[in-house]
Amino acid sequence: MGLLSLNPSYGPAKRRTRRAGFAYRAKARDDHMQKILITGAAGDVGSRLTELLRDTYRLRLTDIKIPAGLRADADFVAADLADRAAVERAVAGVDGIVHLGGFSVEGPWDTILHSNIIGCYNLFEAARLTQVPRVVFASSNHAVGFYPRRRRIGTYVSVRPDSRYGVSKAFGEAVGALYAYKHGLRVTCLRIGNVADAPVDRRRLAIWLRPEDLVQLVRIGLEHPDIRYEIFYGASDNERAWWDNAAAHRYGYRPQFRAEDFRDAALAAQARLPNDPVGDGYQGGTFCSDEYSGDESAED
Ligand code: 15L
Repeated sequence: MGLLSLNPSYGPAKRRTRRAGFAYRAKARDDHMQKILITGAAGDVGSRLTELLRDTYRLRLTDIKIPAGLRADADFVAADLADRAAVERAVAGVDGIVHLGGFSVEGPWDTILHSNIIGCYNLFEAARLTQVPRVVFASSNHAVGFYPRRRRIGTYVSVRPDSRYGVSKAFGEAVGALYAYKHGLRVTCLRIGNVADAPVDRRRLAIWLRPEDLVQLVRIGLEHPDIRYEIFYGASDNERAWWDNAAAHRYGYRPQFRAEDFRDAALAAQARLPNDPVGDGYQGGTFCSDEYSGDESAED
């Protein structure tokens, strides 16, 4: 049997020695492919992942709206994440979930509450009720956005959300831990930086995540036999990174794309941006300066 079991048991992870690398399973015949649900499939990251994963898994897609360019043969279930019954219908029968759904930037509290807090809880609860064994949760750098850029942080630091949106991502990480340790799900939280084809400014040179590297992280979460609960940073091979991503590397993550290859264009774009006295000092950037009413000298 290969390194990866395609039928992970729903129960406590077996203790075993973690291997240095991560071997992806070869493409299986269609009827043996895992069935994976992508929530938020109509969004930018959702549609990129749909394209990049369609040969690896049998995909089910869900979103509140129909994704642009949805193929005629796609398995699509429309669902509002705040509607538990609809979420249960969407998750039933899948082997794993990539949970991207929700509001993807700062927003009014009611919006965040509905989409990201209630929606995220519903997703995990529906996974438990329908015995979906694995969830990859799209957390965000904004769960820790109030760490200064001069600090290098790992995944064991306490959260420092920079927005209501960041609070909802910290909440999702906590719900993931509850369902992993209490109910036996295998949960991977990805504190995603900025998913794009190239980094677009100085901050993004530190936090950029190329979609193909995101695929690696998602596949580790969906397939690695040793996952119980992990937090990884969603970043490519970025020389200026503020994050220690040793946990992801231990599971075999080997990012293939380097932010510095785009340095000149990113710094030229940065030069056209206004200074942001608060946001420029913190990892979360404008999410920190937006609505800021604190003490500007308080950075630590
Ligand atoms: C995020 O979490 C957002 O979803 C994305 O739209 C970007 O704003 C990104 O963070 C970022 O920090 O650049």
